[in-house]
Amino acid sequence: MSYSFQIKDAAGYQSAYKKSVSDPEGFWGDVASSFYWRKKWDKVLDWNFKEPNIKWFVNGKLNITENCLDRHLGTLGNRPAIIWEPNDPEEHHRVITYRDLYNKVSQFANVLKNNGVKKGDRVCIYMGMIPELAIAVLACARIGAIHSVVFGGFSAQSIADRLYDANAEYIITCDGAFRGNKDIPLKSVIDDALVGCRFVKKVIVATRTRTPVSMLKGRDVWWEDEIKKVETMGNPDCPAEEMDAEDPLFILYTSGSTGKPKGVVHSCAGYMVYTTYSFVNVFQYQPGDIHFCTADIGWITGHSYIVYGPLAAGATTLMFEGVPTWPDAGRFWDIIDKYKVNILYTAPTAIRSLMGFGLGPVQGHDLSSLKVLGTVGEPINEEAWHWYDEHIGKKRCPIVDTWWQTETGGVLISNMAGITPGKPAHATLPLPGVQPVLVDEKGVELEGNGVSGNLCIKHPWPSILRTTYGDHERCRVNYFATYENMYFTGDGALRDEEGNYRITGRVDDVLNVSGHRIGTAEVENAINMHAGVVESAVVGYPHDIKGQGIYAYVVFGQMHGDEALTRQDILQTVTRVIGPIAKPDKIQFVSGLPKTRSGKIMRRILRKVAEGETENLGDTSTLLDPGVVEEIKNGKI
Ligand code: 7RM
Repeated sequence: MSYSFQIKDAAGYQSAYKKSVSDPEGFWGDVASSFYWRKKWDKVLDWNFKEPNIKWFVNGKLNITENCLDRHLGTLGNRPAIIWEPNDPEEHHRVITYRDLYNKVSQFANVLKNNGVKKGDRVCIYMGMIPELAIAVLACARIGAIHSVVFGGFSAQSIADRLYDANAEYIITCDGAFRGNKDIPLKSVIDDALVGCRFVKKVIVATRTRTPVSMLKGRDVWWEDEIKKVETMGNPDCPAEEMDAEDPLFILYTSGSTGKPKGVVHSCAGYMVYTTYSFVNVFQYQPGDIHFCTADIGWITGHSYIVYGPLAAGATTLMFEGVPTWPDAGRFWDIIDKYKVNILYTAPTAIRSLMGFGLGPVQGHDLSSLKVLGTVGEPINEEAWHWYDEHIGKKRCPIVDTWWQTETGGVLISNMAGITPGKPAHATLPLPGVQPVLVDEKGVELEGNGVSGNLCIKHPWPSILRTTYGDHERCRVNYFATYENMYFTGDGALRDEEGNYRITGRVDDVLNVSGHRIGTAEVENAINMHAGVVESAVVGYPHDIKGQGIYAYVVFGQMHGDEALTRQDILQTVTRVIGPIAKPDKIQFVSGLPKTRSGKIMRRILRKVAEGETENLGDTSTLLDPGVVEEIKNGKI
């Protein structure tokens, strides 16, 4: 497969960029023309950021799975679509060709239909990283059902919240999942989430760990049994549902500054076009390359750069079930050597954690197949960038530092491998089609280079979020109301003298812990569920490996027993309410929080103390009780 929209050199980048600004509709119409449409669009783009109302490829008809599967069968049918590497290196890996994947997706799509799933229905997917997860996602897309994948580390309560919010009547899960030396009982977590829930009609359970599970009569069915049923029904194919360009493809929940995660909605055509376009251009994918994205499909990175982008491009995507440090810290390098991986896409937190093991685990592995390295999820510090460059890429591989968000669907700012230069700790330049701007607090655009401000985007790109599920107003207020006529990212950034962007991090109350987005308000709500807690305030602080750590200040009522036990108890509460990823790294008990006379918590002070700053805490004169600051400083953990 060759890609008409693949940019080939720096001059090509410049001219594509210019065209994308002067004639966005012409630019995206050309890109979209290389996909398979049941019916072509009438108009490339209709939009306003006021409501917002954004429509790409108006009245176009398509199905994303025909682009990911059917259209490749003639040319790539016997080529690997997915290579699956299990958690345990002793277990056999799997290679799924495009033909196999087409068959499996069709079969499972028929299973969904058989179980009553219809176009537009929401299907919650809670699975580990096994091929059946990708198959489930694609099967939903095949029949026009809207998938909502929930990361396997979330708690029963988090699943329940998401099920209710989306009114998802169907669930696809596994008996359990293997991750490192752990065995996570996914079905049992689903059972907890469903206690008292009346609207879930079917739970389809795939086997992986053989952990004993309880199956509820009439509701719970086994994946394998359901496959057997459709096998005896004759026709193994499942015709793809014809979707409107703007029909929703999926919902993915992500944290914001309130206590309740938002269901970001992406639509079929724009998401397909942009993930494929950005995949091919950022990584400079060449036919035959093996692409290894280490994310979990439970996050947007997995949706866009394990499943949809690579498959629509006819690429070979490597899916890994395990973790970077088990059985040892050479796991990634083993996989790269074993499959001769060409592109490695991972997170700074993983790089920093592997750096900590020294060069021993890297040595003895042949990494010469690597051509391109990528990072995503958080700012990469220079030290990690250089280690990645020297010891993994051996100074021969460009590193693409890709900045994007759940809401953007695909990479917006990044260098392109071998096409535009990288710069340590800089995401560098926008992709053609993306128009970033920096604004000051008042929303005034900061022109020229060598400036810093809040990062906004002033023109839509095809995979911009369309709404937040069930609450369009929330979408407007969150992203389109802070600054008029712009999408506000929530990130701060600098633009250097050459026009390269450096993302400095969130400017709202969202933390980025090991590349995972966590709202401080969510963690506070969870902590406050503990019976002994009066109130709490959560802030981030710099953490060597995780990027940011979670620091919780807790006002506790009557302390029975010792502090250490109470801390354990609070951590358990957070794990129960959200999941282990949201556990505070530090808990400091305080007798009160620094508040203004109007009762607002002064987080600035708490942040500074958590960062280790004790001198310059700024203006504390508006505090109701300046005394608490002394106590907090003295009690710092
Ligand atoms: C893809 C993803 C989004 C937030 C975003 C940023 C941060 C992501 C980079 C980055 C600096 C990067 N989606 N972020 N990529 N910061 N450089 N290359 O991570 O929705 O989970 O998170 O992540 O703060 O707003 S996400």
